[in-house]
Amino acid sequence: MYQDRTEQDTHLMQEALSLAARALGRTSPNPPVGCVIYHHGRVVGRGFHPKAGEPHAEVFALKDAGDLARGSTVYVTLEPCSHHGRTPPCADALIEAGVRRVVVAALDPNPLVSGKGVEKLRNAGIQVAVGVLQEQATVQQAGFRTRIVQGRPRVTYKFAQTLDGKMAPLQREQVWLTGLSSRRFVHELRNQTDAIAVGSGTVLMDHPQLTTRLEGRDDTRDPTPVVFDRSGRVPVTAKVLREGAVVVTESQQVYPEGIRVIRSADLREVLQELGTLGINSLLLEGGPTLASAFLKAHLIDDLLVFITPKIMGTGLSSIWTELSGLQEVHGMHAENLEEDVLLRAFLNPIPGVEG
Ligand code: AOF
Ligand code: ZN
Repeated sequence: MYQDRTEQDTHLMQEALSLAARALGRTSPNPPVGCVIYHHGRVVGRGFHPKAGEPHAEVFALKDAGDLARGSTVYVTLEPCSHHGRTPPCADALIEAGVRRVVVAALDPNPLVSGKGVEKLRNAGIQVAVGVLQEQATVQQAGFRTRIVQGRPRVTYKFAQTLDGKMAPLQREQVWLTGLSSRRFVHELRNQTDAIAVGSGTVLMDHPQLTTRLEGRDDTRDPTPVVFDRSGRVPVTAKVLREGAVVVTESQQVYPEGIRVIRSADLREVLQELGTLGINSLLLEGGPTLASAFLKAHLIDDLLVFITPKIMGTGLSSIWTELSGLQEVHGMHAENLEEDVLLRAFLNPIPGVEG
């Protein structure tokens, strides 16, 4: 039992967010959503949205709760839908099940739903509270929210730097900057991200596979590689050009079947195209050339900076030399990763309901 309702709401919403997190990277173009049903002092139903085309989180939780859903409180990380999409409206399912109260973390920015789901529930006499752990939910749904409002995936640039702000030796030879737990973190990130972008320079130099490698785990999946190769320098036999990969090029190179080709030099246009493919999140890995191009176009939304406790002295400093003037960010926080410190910063706001 909980001390009071606020404590109960926060705790159970936290559980709903954890359920949603299980499907991160698997639901696109849909959002990750989790749902918990609480009645008679205990959790009686749990659910999350596993994959686009499958039932929504609320439906799984209602099924799990069975008759115990009547008179219950429902915690859901995204406003229940009110529209007929690939599945019928969850608001109707909740009304039909006779739930008493619905607690929502964040409203749905999808214009088909936005506000209408809550309105439908209230019109049916159900109490609705909105905004419990809203910030956490919005961060978890950042990719979906960006694509639904702006038509393009959310772009995260990750890089490592020494304490004195150096990313690599001047000759760019590969040195490992970060520790083991940061590397594990990066593979966790790949497991949850829809696509990874690299430039041709990185492919030719490092021959990356861009796969997810997490020891002892058999539930991982690989992100879609997106290779920026303007002049067609990457051989079509490169490992990274596996089935489903995307190549962005202006060359007339012919690619095997199963490789998707975007012929454009305009980054905004390319991102819109990736949005059309249902990609909600794009992780920018590799060299400063591609990152600088994204940065100049204001297309880096989030930064993940691994700070490693080393000093390099002479070396390549970060890409920010492309900018002048002081730029504010929309929030930042730090995490300890054993050997390293991870800074997360939001350069562009995460779209709310107003966009
Ligand atoms: C989800 N899972 O748990 C919730 C969603 O095409 P549909 O029928 O799957 O509808 C997708 C939309 O439904 C999605 O864009 C979002 O606005 C809303 N809510 N979607 O995939 C869920 N609650
Ligand atoms: Zn729904």
